Amino acid sequence: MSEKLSRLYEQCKKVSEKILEACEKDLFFRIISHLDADGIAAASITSSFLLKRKARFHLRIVQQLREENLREIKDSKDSVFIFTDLGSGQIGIIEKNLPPDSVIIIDHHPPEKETTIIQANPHLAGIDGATEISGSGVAYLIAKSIDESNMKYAPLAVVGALGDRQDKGEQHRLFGVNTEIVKDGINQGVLEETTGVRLFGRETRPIAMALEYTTDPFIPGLSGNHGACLKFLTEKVKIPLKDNGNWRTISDLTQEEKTKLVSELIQYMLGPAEMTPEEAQSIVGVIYILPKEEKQTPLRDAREYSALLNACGRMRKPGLGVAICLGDRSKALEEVESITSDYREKLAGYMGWLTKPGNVIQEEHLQYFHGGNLIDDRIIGTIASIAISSGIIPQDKPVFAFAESSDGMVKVSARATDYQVQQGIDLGSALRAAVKELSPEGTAGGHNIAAGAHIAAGTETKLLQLLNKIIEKQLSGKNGPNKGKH
Ligand SMILES: [Mn+2]
Repeated sequence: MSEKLSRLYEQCKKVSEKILEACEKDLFFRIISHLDADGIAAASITSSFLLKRKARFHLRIVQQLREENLREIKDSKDSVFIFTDLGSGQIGIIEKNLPPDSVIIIDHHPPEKETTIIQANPHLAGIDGATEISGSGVAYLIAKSIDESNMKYAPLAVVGALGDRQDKGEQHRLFGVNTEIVKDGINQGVLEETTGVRLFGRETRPIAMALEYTTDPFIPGLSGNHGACLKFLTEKVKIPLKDNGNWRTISDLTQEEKTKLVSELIQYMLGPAEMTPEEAQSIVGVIYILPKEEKQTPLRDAREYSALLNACGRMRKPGLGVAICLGDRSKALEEVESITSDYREKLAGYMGWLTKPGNVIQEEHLQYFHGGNLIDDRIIGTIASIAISSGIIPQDKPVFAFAESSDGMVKVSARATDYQVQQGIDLGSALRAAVKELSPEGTAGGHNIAAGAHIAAGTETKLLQLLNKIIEKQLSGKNGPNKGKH
């Protein structure tokens, strides 16, 4: 085991000791977690082991940790506060509102500052939390150090890591500490890793629908266009779409049919769709399967599972996502499938809005769009991600997306491409610096490739001016003085 990994295990062990000690004293646990798939998975893993210990706890899922969330709970007596998939970036407000020795942070975002609060965070062990392990991954390591039987939760940590798009290894494989978690899952017989066509809903959807619903990669002319997908499959790929009157899924195809589908898709992507060879190749990759889940449910494919949890969060039903993670499979699964399809419809509507002229504005070093009260502030980050990764908007500059928040503030979501990050762009540090200069009420956090902020309404223009300058500096820092060295 590497020295870095053993340092992370050491942190996890300390956290688990603290949790067990609190269980002994019968303290009340308050878990606060993040709204996305990783946050829901992290909260579920943590809840599961507390349930098993018969500990009393309350779980709250938030889009962003704000001071008011902490003020509401600061007077809770005999409580331990566990933050999962958030907290490290909000150490300041946590220290201000809660007694530091009753706080535990389980996170993978860069720590805001030094603290006496007990934390499990890969960054503190020299491991990159943006790519090598997720919040649910850290929660998993803690669960595992409490009791080895908790290794059955490895698939949830994989679902969380995929939700945070950590599958940046070769052929969309998870890497770093995530590899260890995948191994655990495989050894426990609760996870399988194979290579195949990366279409959305490979276990559940009719092939044309799987193709239509795939947005990573976004295939211009096919993604979101059912008619075009049907035509492509019948005229180009020429495979039977039905078997005995039932629609076939990708997982029903023979090896030969899969090969034909892939080769026609790649030809289409490189040809009429004008995609890069890299994007076209990305249609094939590593797939993570949960073999214990029923066939033809969205929970068999870890990416689909993660999309489902994400939809629950964004559609204001995070509790439903937790119920699924905790094993609810009857009514909950039905309900979640209808929520996922509502969510897809909503996203498609927003994408349509983005392609209308005048909605995305280009500045020198960045681009932005303002969803006002039209785009839900819980979904604005997803829209920004899909927009830039799909090429619906230009990919040469990072994008900043705004939406009005229910509390009268404005939510900002920033997204960059891998290439931009290689060029020196760090959106997390750019947003933190800009918001700090902008106003005391604002908050910001995140990674180099994806970051978010909360600012006072009306300060958007000023923020963009600041960001434009900071990003210019970040780019020149990498390409200017050091140019010859790369
Ligand atoms: Mn996360």
